[in-house]
Amino acid sequence: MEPAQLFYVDGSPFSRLCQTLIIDWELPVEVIKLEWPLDDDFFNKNPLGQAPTLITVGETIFPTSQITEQLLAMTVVPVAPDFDPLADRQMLLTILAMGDAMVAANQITRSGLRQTEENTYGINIVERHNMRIEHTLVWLEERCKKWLINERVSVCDYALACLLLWADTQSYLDWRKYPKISRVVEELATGDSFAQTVPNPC
Ligand SMILES: N[C@@H](CCC(=O)N[C@@H](CS)C(=O)NCC(=O)O)C(=O)O
Repeated sequence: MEPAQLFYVDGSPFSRLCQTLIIDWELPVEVIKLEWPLDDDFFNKNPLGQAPTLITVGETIFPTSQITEQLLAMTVVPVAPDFDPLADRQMLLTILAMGDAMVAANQITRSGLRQTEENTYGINIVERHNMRIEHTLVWLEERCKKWLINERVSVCDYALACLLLWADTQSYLDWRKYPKISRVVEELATGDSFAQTVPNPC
């Protein structure tokens, strides 16, 4: 049987979440690096044209939330990080949606897009994304105990750490003002799977 394959982009926080899970759950998944920008042909694999994308037993799986559930299904015995898809889904999807807002705000800023026409939409979209990010971080900080969910490290902690460490590389988010979240991220950042998936400088 063909081994499962994860297509990833170096530096993508969503990809890094899947890569760290593959390492820590010791899954037999081949990781395949895609060059940036992604080739238009990639739309034939994933109609959203995005990484990460997992191919396993003839199925192509995306987006990230769906991949995490598929990776969990490939585990044989429970190993950290914990993941209870039913119970943890709201928090995981909220963190990943915050990640989409972070990427979108960053894309607008980094690609040099500025307002050139009258804004008839009624909101400043970058400001709105930034509000989403700040409010989500406050929401997570309020819920955080030792880890985001109870006393055991979970996929939610990994997702948050991947996103906030990515934000550092783009240097636009002061997440260290949230002490509990900072503790979670700093602790994960020194672990093996995070050390092995530090983005290469380009
Ligand atoms: N919501 C998606 C986000 C994935 C995403 O934003 N991937 C980015 C890299 S961080 C990407 O592949 N971008 C390529 C493109 O938009 O052309 C998920 O959960 O998988």
